[in-house]
Amino acid sequence: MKYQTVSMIGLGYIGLPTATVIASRGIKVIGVDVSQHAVDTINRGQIHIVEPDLDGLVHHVVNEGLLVAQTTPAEADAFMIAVPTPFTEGNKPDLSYIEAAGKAIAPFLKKGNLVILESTSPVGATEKLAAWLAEARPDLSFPQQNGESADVQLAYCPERVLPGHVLRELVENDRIVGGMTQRAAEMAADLYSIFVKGECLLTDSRTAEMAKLTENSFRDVNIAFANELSIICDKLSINPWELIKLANRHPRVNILQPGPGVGGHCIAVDPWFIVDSAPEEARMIRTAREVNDFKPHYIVAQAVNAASKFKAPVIACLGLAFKANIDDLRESPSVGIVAELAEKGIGRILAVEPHVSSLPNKLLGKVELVDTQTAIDQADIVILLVDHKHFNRIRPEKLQRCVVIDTRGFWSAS
Ligand code: SAJ
Repeated sequence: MKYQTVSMIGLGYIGLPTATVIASRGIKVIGVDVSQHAVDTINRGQIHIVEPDLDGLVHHVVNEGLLVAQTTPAEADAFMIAVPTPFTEGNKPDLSYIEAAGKAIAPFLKKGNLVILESTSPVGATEKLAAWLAEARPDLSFPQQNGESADVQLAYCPERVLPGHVLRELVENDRIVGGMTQRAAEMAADLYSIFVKGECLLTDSRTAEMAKLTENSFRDVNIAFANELSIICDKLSINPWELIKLANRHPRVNILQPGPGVGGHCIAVDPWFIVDSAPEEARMIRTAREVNDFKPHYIVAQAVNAASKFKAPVIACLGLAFKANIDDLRESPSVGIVAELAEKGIGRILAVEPHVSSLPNKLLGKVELVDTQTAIDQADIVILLVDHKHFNRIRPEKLQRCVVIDTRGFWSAS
């Protein structure tokens, strides 16, 4: 076995499942995270994130001594970096976590090591990481100076897993493996072949970086098309869900679904990395972001209009998560909509989110968290924000006395 010890830097939504799956194949994995809480939780065989079936697997590999978590790195045969790459105020990528991860592992690098960057990154980030490592370790050679025969090789291999299906997709999805050199790509493909059943597609690091951004921008542009259509349909009194269902019967048309806006940590962020790299050229990608970012405000305007017809309206907002059947409220357009409604002071706001037991800070003290039944019984206006399966229990006749704003086509589609 070429890789006896692998180190994963960043034990979040991607790093922890990846580290765990590698460990489950009998490889010793050293997980590193700056959060003492995350490290302690993992070392107890528990998890600090939500992902189906991950807890059992973490428990198993920790018990077997195959996964250990710590706050500082140690020597390994390969280092994988899966840390956040947020954007700053002006929609510019913030690479400080990658830089910090590079500086943290630099003292532990040795000849023959492979470093893989998995974090979603702007084009050129892997080369920047190589430069930071070279600066920290002048005694070792890196690909920019020594190409194929560098002491330490670097590759960019984006994760492409869907939250909620991470353990299956980590294994089954094809993997883009972008080496700074051909040798780096081959070394990385060897590592992924330990657990990936999909195909490893070899390319260079810049193409791999762009591929990840392209996939999420493709989805963003297509959702923007659906969101724009839904607004046009409102103006023309057409049911957008019926329209899309009909248009999708064309053999070469496949329109996505309109919603209250685009949330999550990827699709609403990654297109900005392309816009930042090519601001003049990325016109459609920028516009798609703007269309999707506008949609929550459009929903708020619809609610304000509906509320103006009541003296003291009670507004029930169904769902706070960023998409259906998950408990993740971060970067959720629904939370933004509810917060904006609360700020406007247009009525009493009831929020329903069956997957959480408390409100996010942004809504605390401004909104009441209630169950579905209470919300429907009291509401004058019902805004369906997330198409959770849970809401199937609402009997449509109960909604007849309410104004319904159905942002997902939950009822309006049929
Ligand atoms: N959404 C719509 N209409 C749709 C589809 C989605 O409004 O037709 C909204 C969702 O409600 C949600 C947002 O878009 O608010 C994003 O949800 P998603 O299911 O499209 O994607 P994510 O963010 O959960 O995961 C995406 C995936 N990327 C692609 O499908 C191209 C996943 O494969 C990536 O690994 C992940 O981003 C990531 O980490 O980059």
